[in-house]
This record gives sequence, C-alpha cells and structure tokens, in this order.
Amino acid sequence: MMQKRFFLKTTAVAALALAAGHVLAQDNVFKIGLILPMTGQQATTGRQIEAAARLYMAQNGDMVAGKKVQLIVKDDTSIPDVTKRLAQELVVNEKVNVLAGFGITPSALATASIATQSKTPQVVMAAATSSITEASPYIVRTSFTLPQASVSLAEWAPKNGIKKVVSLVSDYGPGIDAEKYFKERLILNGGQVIESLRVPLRNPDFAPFLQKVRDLKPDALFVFVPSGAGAAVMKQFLERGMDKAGIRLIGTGDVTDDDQLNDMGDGAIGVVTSHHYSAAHPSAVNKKFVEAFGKANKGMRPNFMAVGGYDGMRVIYEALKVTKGQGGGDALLAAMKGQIFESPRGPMFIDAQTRDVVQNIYLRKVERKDGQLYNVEFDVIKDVKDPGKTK
Ligand code: VNL
Repeated sequence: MMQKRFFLKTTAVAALALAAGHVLAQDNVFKIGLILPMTGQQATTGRQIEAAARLYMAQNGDMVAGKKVQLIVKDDTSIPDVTKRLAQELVVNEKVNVLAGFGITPSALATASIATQSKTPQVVMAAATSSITEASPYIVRTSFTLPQASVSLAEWAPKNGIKKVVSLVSDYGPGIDAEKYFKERLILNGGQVIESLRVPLRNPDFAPFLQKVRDLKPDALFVFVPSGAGAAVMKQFLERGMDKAGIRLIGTGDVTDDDQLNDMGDGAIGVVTSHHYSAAHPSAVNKKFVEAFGKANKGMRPNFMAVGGYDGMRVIYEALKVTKGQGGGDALLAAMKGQIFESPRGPMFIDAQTRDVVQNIYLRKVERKDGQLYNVEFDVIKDVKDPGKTK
C-alpha cells in the first residue's frame, strides 16, 4: 500500500515536471501558423509569400523578445474548408500565437470565426476583398484592397481618353469589389461601363468573354483576375488582336503581376495598371528587398504577394517586441494596430480603427527596362484608405 502510494506520488510529480518542462519549452517558442496555397491554381501566391516570410526571418533573426520564432507552413490548396480545418488544428494542437497567410478571400473568411473564438490575431497577407477585416476584430491586413486600387485607376482613365469601358472580373469577392468601385468612380468622372462581365474563379476560359469585348469595341477593357491568372488574359487579349483593334487593356496590378510579367512578351508594353507594389518601385528599401529576395530564391522576382508576406512578418515581429514576448492574442493585436513604417512598397500604416492597410496607390505602365518588363510607376495617390470602409 505504502509502496503503491509512493509510486503514484512520484509518477504524478514526474508527470507534472514533464508538463512544466513542456510549458516552459512552449513558453520560449513563438509560433506563426502560415496557411497558404502551396499547390493548385494559386500556388504562386503561396510560393511568393513563404519565400518572403523566410527572407524576413533570415534578415531579422528568429530570436525576438526572448522567444524563438517558429514558422509552421501549411498548404490549404486554396480550398476554404481546408484552410479552416488547418487553422483549427494550428490553434488547438500547435497553440500558435498568430495565424497568417490566406491566399484568397474565401480562405480568409473561413478562418475569421476561429481567430475570434480563440482570440488569435489573423494577419491577412494576400486576400483583398474590402469586407475581410470586418469578419473578425482579430484580423489585420498587410496586402491591399480592390477598392483602393480600382478607384485610383478610375481617376486616371477618363483623363486619358478612356470613357467607354467593359469590365471583366473573376466572379468572387475581390472581383465584385473591383467591378463596383471602378464603375462608380468612372461614372462620377464622366465615363461609363457599357458591360460588366464575370468569369469563374476556378479554371476560367477567357476566350468567349474576350470575343464579346471585341464586338463591343470599348475604349478599354478593365480587368481584375487574381495573381497567377494575368498571363492567360494577356495572351488571349493579344491573340485576338484586341490591342490592334484599338482596345486598351487596363486593370488593377494583379493582371501584370511581377511573378509573371517578364514572360508576357512585348505585347504587354504600355498596359496601365494601378497597385500598391511594383518590383520596380524606386526606393532604396525596395532595391535591397528585390535583390535579397532574388538572391535567396534563384533570381525570382518578388510580386505584391511577397511584399504582403514580408510586411506581415514585420507587423508580427514588431508586436512581439512591443509586448516583450509576454502578450497574449489581445496584447499582440493591440500592438499591431497603428503600426507605421516604410515597406518596400513605400510608406504604409495599419489603421487602428479598421485594422486595414493605408498606403500609396501607384499608376504604372509596363515598360522594358534593362531588358526586362516592369511596371514602371508614373503617378501616385498618397495614403489611400480602403474606400470600401463605411466607418
Ligand atoms: C485575392 C485578391 C487573390 C487579389 C489574389 O490572388 C489577388 C483574393 C490570389 O482576395 O482572393 O491577386
């Protein structure tokens, strides 16, 4: 009896000690669960963001405020149910301190309730539908919003001979935002959208839509497709000789994505887009970023997804520093709000009220520079807040 009790006691103590050791080990680790589409249609987005996150860590070390930062990358194949399940596992099993990534809007939205319930900051590095930040008070965004980019282009277009436009967008959140905000602002500026076309997000066939645009003969075709789909649009636009028929191609910068632009050929030269990031952004901070990114990734050029990932890591690192490694989700979130810094994209700011990004939107034209195709910035609208926010 005595012996048994003694045995029980020692095992209980041992178990406690083990648990304490585990807690201690956990305590010294700061986990970031990075959920991205690493395979499937949006794989380039995952590849860009993971590379940028790893670059940020290589440049800034993995010891922050006494914690060892650990990046846990999960592939959601851009299927929202998978994103949600992975987020749940990361929160419950891995006890991640922050959720990050989110290649497409449905994935970001599917995770919002988990962020809210577990009080885990959710740093959206890619997805760009305006309403995302309203889905959870724990969401902070470091990418952009489609209304930001679209409104800026609708300011430029009518002053540059573009009055009659057909819009063509991917038929989901960001596309619908782009369509709506571009149209409203164009009308306000004396232009008109004569037809609004929507293509499916999954396996889109642009051909019949482009044929329709050709028949309608607008001054320009305004396009939003997600990162990775731009090259296909460009190719079919040129194959149909639409540029020769006098139809200009304009869009948010997703269509002349730096991940693909250099392979689009000279037909892309002259295409005007509006966006928050170009690999050709002429600043010292960006030059360093592009160079280091290329060096670490076999010459790969960073696109706007990469910059969203890089800046997202910055926001997380700073929050960890400010909270001295002692804060839970609420403290981290508070330290993310209001951050202001110089990104490779230019100055940026996390609006404390909306948790959304305030940033410059640039007008850019595709040009050949040093033998390569770039989005060359020629105008800027400074400190653009998301026009989609009503509050
Ligand atoms: C989204 C918006 C995705 C813009 C994108 O590429 C993009 C989104 C994957 O919100 O789903 O370029």
